[in-house]
Amino acid sequence: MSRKKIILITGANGEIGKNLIDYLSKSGSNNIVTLDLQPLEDTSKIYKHITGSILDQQIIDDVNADYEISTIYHLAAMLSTKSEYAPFNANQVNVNGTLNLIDLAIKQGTMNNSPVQFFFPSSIAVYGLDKNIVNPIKESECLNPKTIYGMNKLYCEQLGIYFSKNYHRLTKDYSPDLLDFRSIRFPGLISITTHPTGGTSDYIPEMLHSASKSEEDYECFVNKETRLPFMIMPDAIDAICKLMKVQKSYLKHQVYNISAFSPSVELFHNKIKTYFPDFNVTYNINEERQKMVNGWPSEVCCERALYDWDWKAKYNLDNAFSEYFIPYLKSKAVNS
Ligand code: AKB
Repeated sequence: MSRKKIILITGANGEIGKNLIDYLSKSGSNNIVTLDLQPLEDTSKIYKHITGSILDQQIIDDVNADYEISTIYHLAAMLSTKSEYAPFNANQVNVNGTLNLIDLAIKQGTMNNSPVQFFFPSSIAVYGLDKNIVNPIKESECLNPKTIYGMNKLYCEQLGIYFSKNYHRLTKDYSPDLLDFRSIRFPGLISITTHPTGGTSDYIPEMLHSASKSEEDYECFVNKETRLPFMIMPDAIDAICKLMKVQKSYLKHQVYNISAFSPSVELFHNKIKTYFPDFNVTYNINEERQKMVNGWPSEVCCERALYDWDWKAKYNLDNAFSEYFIPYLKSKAVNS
């Protein structure tokens, strides 16, 4: 019996996962299979949800037996702050979990005699900056991660590149084209429809969600001068889909920086106050989390993505508010 051709999304309950499912289903995909530790709240947009772990080999084997996979969006991960509390567990999930999905992709590519497209979300956490480094950072610079999450992400990038180019190179089974691995090093992401869980760049989306509830001031865990690259979720989803659609021959690389704006905490707070004048931010600095973001670049160079697949952010800080955050919050207020 022929196996159903599917798109597999791991980490479906995460912020990128939820927004990607929305986008793909609106674009007509009706063959999405999702895998997440938790049940999926809304299964109307997908073909099937599997509740379980990317570390459960039986689940991976069952997916391999039941489906023909064209594309894997491997989004399941433990983010940077959570990973620092449990680095061994983080390594298991972020590295061994990713290896399980790469192994699945190679088995599928071999079985179907066609490469599986594999999207891997990397991060600005792969960079480890000491003081006085000139920004914006290029993909080949400062690859000296200071967090277990950043180390995990950098290693998984290298695993993806290795298995897409050198798999079995010393054996007669050498077949370099079983895995079409593509990766984006995401900046901080701001989604107005979902909440961040366990990242260190969470302070910006947390501030926005706090202002939108207008219940309490926001207690920020980094100082007001802190600057990181960010983008809003619609641009992130657009970038993923654009990168995955590009003909492979156009891509000179497999890993790309993208970003849209790099506001300081203070600047973002002032922007929020233009819409929520009474919103206040207090500061209770978490020194370790401050050190983590201090090691990340305040700006990244996005020229590779521009040249290879014409990447440009659609949203800057101003129209992110006027065209994304505020219209959504107003519609939510009307419907509540
Ligand atoms: C995190 O803060 O861990 C993530 C990231 C920047 O990769 N949002």
